Amino acid sequence: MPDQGLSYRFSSAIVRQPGRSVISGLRETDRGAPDYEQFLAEHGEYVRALERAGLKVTVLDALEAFPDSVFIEDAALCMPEGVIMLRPGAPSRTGEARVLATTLAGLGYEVIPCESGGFIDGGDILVTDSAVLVGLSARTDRRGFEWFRTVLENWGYPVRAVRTPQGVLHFKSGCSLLDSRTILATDRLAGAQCFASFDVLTVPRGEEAAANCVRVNDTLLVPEGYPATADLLVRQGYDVETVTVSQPSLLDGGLSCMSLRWRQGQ
Ligand code: CIR
Repeated sequence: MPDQGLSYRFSSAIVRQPGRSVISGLRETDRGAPDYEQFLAEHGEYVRALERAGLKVTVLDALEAFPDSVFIEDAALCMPEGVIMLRPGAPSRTGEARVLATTLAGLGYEVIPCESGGFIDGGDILVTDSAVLVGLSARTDRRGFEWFRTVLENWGYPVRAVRTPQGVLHFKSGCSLLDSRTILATDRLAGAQCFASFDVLTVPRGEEAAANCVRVNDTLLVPEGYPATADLLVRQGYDVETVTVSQPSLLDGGLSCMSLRWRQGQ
């Protein structure tokens, strides 16, 4: 791997404003539609948290035709070599990447188009300093993975397929990178042998939804409402900032999926 800290040292982020259509976003279990105004407010807080962590944040316009497009992480992966366009596996989301590719190319980014007939969602990709782990899931298939692996291996990154547990939407719904050596994971994922070369902290029982955190520079963003997890992470020495994601979580979204993050000038 070219660089230590690649996986959580960032300078910029791109987010997409939620559209009014977000109330029709996909959800595995219907616990009611999100409230648009509250979603907007939480999204604004999320952007401010990224800025406090040191990022310059570009906010893209809402895409009403794509209710889930606020979950921008699923459509692309930013690497120092360029932005890899992905192919989200939910039929209502597949077109998001095309629109995003056009926007990013217009902003001057080096965009690598997806050349796979398969599917791959950014929520299934965990970039660490030692390897890129990809969870095969209901949204990421073997064809999508093989294409993605070819792109990254050509750049010199080791890539490994793992299994996203059944019933879990994305691999990163159940885990996050805390630092170069340490992963936070649900008990279920921690037991699935994906993290052999890492230290693993297990999310306290009953707080599984807290597994989707985001490390940004020296700050660890943790979803609000999971006190045992926040306590555990503070005791481990992380600089924890909690962010409310009550509305995105109604659509199975969390902290990682609402931004593309990377370091410029590498
Ligand atoms: C979806 O089902 O695609 C959206 N409602 C949620 C996507 C969340 N993305 C992520 O965790 N990376």
